[in-house]
Amino acid sequence: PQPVHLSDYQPPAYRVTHTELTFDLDPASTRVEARLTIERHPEAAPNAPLFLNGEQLTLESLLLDDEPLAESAYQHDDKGLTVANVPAAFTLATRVRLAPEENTALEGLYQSSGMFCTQCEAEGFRRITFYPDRPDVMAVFRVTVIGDATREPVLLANGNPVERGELEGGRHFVTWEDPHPKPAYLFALVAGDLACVEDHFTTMNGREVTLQIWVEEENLGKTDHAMASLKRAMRWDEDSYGREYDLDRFMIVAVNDFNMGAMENKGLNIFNSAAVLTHPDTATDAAFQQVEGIVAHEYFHNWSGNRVTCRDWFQLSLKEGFTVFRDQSFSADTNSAPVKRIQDVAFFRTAQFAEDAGPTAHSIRPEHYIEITNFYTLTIYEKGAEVVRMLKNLVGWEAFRRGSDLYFERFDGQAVTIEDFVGCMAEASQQDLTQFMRWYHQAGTPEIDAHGEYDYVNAEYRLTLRQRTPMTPGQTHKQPLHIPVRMGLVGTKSGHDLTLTLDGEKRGKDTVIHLREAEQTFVFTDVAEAPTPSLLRNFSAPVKLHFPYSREDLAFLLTEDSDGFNRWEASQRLAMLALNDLIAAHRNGVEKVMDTRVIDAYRALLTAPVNDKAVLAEMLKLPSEACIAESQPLVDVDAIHAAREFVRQSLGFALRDEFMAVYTANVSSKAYAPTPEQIGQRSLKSVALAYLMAVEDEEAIERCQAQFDAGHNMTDVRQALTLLVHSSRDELAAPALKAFGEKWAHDSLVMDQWFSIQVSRPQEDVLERVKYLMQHPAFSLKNPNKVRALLGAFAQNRVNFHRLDGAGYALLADAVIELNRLNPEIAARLMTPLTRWRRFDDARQALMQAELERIKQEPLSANVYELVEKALA
Ligand code: HT7
Ligand code: ZN
Repeated sequence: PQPVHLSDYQPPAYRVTHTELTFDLDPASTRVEARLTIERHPEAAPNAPLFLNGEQLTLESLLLDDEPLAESAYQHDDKGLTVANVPAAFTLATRVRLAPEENTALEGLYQSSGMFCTQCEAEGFRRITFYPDRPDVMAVFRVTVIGDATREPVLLANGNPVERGELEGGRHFVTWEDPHPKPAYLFALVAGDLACVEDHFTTMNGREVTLQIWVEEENLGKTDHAMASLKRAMRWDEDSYGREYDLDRFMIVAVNDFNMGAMENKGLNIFNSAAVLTHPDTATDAAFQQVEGIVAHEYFHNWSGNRVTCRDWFQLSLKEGFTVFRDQSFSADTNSAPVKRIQDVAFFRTAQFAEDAGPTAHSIRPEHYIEITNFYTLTIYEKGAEVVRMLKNLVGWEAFRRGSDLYFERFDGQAVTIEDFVGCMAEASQQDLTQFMRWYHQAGTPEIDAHGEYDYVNAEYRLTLRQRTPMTPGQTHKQPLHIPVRMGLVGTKSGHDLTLTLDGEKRGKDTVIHLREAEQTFVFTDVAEAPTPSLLRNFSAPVKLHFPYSREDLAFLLTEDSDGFNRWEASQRLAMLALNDLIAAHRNGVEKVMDTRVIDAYRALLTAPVNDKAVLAEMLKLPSEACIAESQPLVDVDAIHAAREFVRQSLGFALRDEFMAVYTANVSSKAYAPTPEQIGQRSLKSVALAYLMAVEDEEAIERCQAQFDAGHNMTDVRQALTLLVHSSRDELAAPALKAFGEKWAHDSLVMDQWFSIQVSRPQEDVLERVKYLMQHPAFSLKNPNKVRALLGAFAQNRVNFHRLDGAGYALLADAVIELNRLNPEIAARLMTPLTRWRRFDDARQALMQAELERIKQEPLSANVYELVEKALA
């Protein structure tokens, strides 16, 4: 496969103004008729050929202005159709056949649990009909869907239904019109036996919008939260960005087989059922929050992505980075802002930093790709959102909002670039963002080495920051970035934020300093007492910051920093210092000794009055093994696991009574509600129970078992089950797993949790268990949720996946090879842990590399090929 380069971008020679489609649905042979109204771009050469993408389609008929085209007038290959001589304006009509029931890649038109559905982003539409399948071709669509009246009573497409009727042979049809011009990737069709929950929303200008969530009948009781989230998101987008919904109806459909979380098709969002269905008995707090975030994300795309879309797929972060930033802001406003930030950053630093440090590192706006679906990454989404957040903080909310208004007005109905977006922000704020643009071009995580000196005599604090970005594949030379560092100086005696004076200017108690050079020193004057710096508050830039904090500094910041985020950060840094010592002790075969300062700091946290239970819970959580691994030059899987377990148990033993008191104080018999207060309380209770179960005394086990048996809600049950299953006593694990599996055998999403819990335990039998569970009737390699729940979760189980006999790697490689044929996109995602082989010791490197070589010998999809090539380069 050949790469596509950003530098080769050419505007389309032909645009499609109207697209009329007729689908005659049949699982084995669906007929798709397309009638396209096409005109040549005024600036294109008159002899420019017309190219239409089309893959895996059987062409039955091709008419130009209603006349059949002679075979010599066009070329047809496995990528599409080229027609050499076409007039300046014409219609092109095609008829093709395709087989949705054979489509296991879940791109284009496919079947899921008997219903028809589509996934067209990024390049799936070319598997439905011949079309210029690129986001800068935007047309008005009219779509007729014909189906079997019994098997597919519900026939949906984008926009509004304008006609419906009965046909011969038990068939019926519905015609839909979407008045908004859109690129093909936003096209959607759904047909099946679905039930719907309906609600209404009155927009800020008083228009009534019908809201519908379509699900399988048995899931009707699981849509309340998604509907409430949708209404909140619609209001929030009006209040925060002035964006109003623009069609008479907004539909969400839940499907069981879906490669990602959801898809923002115009007026007809298609969701992975895991991203829409919730019920207190079946979904955890985390799932409730995830559903809220994803519903909002897809809704926000209606403006950031749909009304203004991407010129080409290199601009993907234009819509994704901005929309993630918008959904994160929404969730922060709707729930607890500090907890949202902490959770987002914890995830970001673990997963995106790993991507940035690996063989697939790429900039937020990549320069080339082989397979675009490989670029739906944490860098494009999450780092893209961090960059938008920095932009907002740089120019301030008012200017950012003006820039956003300008962007939506100026580019409404157009396909544009990241420069267009940043240009609007520069124009609205009158700031020069030229250097800032480097964030979009440069891959890799910037690192800042900071160091500070207090001068008692002159009452000055000199802070020196030095930045560097490590080399990444294809980018050896890095330029300094514009890095905003939000900070304060906390008086070490007073415990208060000191007033900051920089270059003679009073800055208040919290300020942003701008690092633009490779090295800069900032001199704060009138610093009345020796300070401890609180740097990168609220994670003001996506960088790694190194500062030589002592444990005393961190214990101090942990309680005294006025910035909630940095209090959490201090807890994590303090734990990391202890963990690093223990990792070294394990490697050197030296006896492990627990740092009592960590115990003291935790005791202080547990016994102080609690402001925000959710934040406290986050502070009490140790960095995950994956997060610890990210901080190590070479990952020692066993030492990291041993060190973390040692800290967990030491804290559990030392603070057993405190954890028990916290646990008991937070047991509640209130009816479940996904409110921030209740979620915070459950979260704190869960953390306490986890430490108690690290001790595993009789009382702890009793509490845990009781929580499991009581079955109040899935958050409590899942936590208790996880702790029982992960405990060292098999007599606890086996009956609990059995009971849970039997109780929920009918619920596919709960069974996903059942798979994940048992394959993430540390015990050595996990690999055999994965193999056994792959034969379980509820498992299927064709269902991405099952693959993620079983194989994805296993690959995150670090001690077991990285077994020294290489069996974990072999198991994953076998699955990748099989999935490469069934679903290349999922195969490529599943393979990611193997691509990080250079981070491990020699023995593991050799084993992982061998599996990559084995995969490489197969006839590969473009997705897996691109990844293997990069991993082995
Ligand atoms: N914009 C959506 C992307 C998406 C997707 C991409 C490739 C293959 C399958 C897919 N399903 C959804 C999701 C989003 O960011 O909102
Ligand atoms: Zn998105």
